[in-house]
Amino acid sequence: MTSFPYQNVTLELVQGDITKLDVDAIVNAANSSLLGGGGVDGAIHRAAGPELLQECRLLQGCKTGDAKMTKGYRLPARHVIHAVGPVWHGGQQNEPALLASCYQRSLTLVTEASLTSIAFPNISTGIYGYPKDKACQTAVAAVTGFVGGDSALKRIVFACFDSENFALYERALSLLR
Ligand code: AR6
Repeated sequence: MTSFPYQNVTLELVQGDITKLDVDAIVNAANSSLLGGGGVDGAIHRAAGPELLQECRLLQGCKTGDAKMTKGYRLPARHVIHAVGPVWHGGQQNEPALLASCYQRSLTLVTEASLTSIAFPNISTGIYGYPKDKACQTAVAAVTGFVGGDSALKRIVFACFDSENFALYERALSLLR
């Protein structure tokens, strides 16, 4: 784990499984049905148990770029924020704004709930095919653009599963000032 103090928060970089993290909220890279899938979504539902899907069924889906919060059930994390990233179509279909919105909406939800810690996966960079370097730039800009206000939020974790994403975030976060 590497820490990067930034304004009134600590940005943390970890490589590994987001379902293991003890934070107030982990973010899921969901699809608009919110009814589960592969990748990190599948891992979160498996680790949280069937109660998570039961609660998700009540949410009636979620638009691309938006996010909805549930409980964490059997996860160490107390909450799951289900964010729906964009499918990459080449970059001309509003993908950067929709991806940034996932991060902003998730941070708004944790702030409104007065939570102190959140962990993000690399939304859209798996099955949805978003180029990892572009997604990293957008994610770091969205998160650093959000912090600084009056909020209980203290820790923002970037949980990178693969070493390519980890290296991209290590570089992007070390360049922050
Ligand atoms: N912990 C952290 N990151 C993970 C984990 C994990 N356990 N497993 C995978 N990743 P993806 P997307 C990384 O495909 O691209 C689902 O079917 C992975 O290496 O999970 O947003 C949904 O239901 C990649 O860097 O999500 C949607 O239909 C990142 O998580 C669709 O996939 C995101 O990869 C969403 O696609």
